[in-house]
Amino acid sequence: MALSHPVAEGFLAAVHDAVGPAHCLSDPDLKASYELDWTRRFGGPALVVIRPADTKEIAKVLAACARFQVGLVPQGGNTGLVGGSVPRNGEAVLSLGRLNRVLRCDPDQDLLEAEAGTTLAAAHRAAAAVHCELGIDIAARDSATLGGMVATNAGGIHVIRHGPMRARLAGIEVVLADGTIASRLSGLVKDNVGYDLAQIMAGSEGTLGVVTKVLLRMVPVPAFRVTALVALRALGDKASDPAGGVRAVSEVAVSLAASLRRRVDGIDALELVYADGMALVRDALGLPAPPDPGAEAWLLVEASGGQDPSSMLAEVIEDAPGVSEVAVAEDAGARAHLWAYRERHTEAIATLGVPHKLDVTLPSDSLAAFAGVVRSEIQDALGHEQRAARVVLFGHVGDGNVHVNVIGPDPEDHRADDAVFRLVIRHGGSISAEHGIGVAKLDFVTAARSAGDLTVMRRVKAALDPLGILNPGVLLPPEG
Ligand code: 2HG
Ligand code: ZN
Repeated sequence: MALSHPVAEGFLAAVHDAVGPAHCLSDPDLKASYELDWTRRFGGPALVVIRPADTKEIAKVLAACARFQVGLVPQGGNTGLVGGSVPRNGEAVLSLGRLNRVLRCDPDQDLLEAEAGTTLAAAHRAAAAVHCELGIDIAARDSATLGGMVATNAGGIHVIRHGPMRARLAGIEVVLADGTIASRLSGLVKDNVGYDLAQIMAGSEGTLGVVTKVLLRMVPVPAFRVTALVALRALGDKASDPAGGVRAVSEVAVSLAASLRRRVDGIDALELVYADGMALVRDALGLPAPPDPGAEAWLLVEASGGQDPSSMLAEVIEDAPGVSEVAVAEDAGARAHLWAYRERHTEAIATLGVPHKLDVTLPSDSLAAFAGVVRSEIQDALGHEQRAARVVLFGHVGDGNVHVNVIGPDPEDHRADDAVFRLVIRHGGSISAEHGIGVAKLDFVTAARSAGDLTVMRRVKAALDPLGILNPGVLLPPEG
């Protein structure tokens, strides 16, 4: 977005006026961390980074954007993985970092209200102080913010129990593209008056409004919580062929995950890692040996409730084919050690280079077949020159969400991405499970949504942001 000099000057004067010059960053060194996303694959220079203090200042910033027709990229903790929270074409960045207060935390109504830039970890602490939990958790909890999590409809490790961010939302405050402030923060369980403001904004990736306050529904802290790391080996002789082995051990994992969900009350998480990812995490981060270090995969199970779930968990796991060894933990520290093998995959992968992060969902009956062939599909798409590409799979097997990470191809090279998305669509899955579309998956939105569905999205966008100010180029592919 090339702005003429007087327009840029006029805009900068208006935003200085709105938030104070000290909170408008123009120095390249100060802007740098806002201009590149977590993967290091996406980003570009920002016209300016604006750090407002409150909703009213944000309304003034948006009014200035509308007046001077300047594109604005809202940014929370900048932990997004699809290029949706960094500038691409010289837009201004609106950082929500200073809006970081928990405003109320009411255990009687199970409600927590916080400003959008509050980190998930800070919200967890506030909930814990009144003996509640949020029912949502992601590995990036220390940096990811509630507003960003609403905008991307973040998922994470407890979706199978409590749903994604949109299911936790009890209300919202947003600033629209023209500076209008809209809020619905009553928190009433039943409040059936027309369109649902919070749900329209959830998953809209900053294209419809800037989330400024979030109201979340909390859940009680359970009396018991148990985590088990279950080592798995493939059944039969398929294990000698790597692709067949991955497929076979994935079948074991999918089937055990299904039995656990059917037979154990209160399953919170079902996560899967494979041998190559486990080796990478252990090497990169110096973690100790897991149960059965020679296993082909590990299923991490967490269950909680008013009754101790240990004996039911043990019964189902002992009965299951393919289980070679199990580690069980009940206290928080020991559970965190088991979680580290799974949660620290992202960090370990980042030590290999700039990953292509392909966050997809498969129906449970296709997940194993997908896992078995995805590496060879990627290698075929990349051809001989990229034989060295590394592919690491892991994810939330309980909801079919596989994180395919490809390291090796240039950030601009889309061949691996395209091959994976085509394979996902052939298997009846989704090209985005929980990370959103951003700019990373734009080319596949049309294949992933019906024409009518896309028309609704475009009309909602046109109605709420007719000038295309908010997060231009994200989520909706250009028409035609
Ligand atoms: C996770 O599940 C996140 O840990 C990140 O969604 C996934 O790094 C990734 O690919
Ligand atoms: Zn994930």
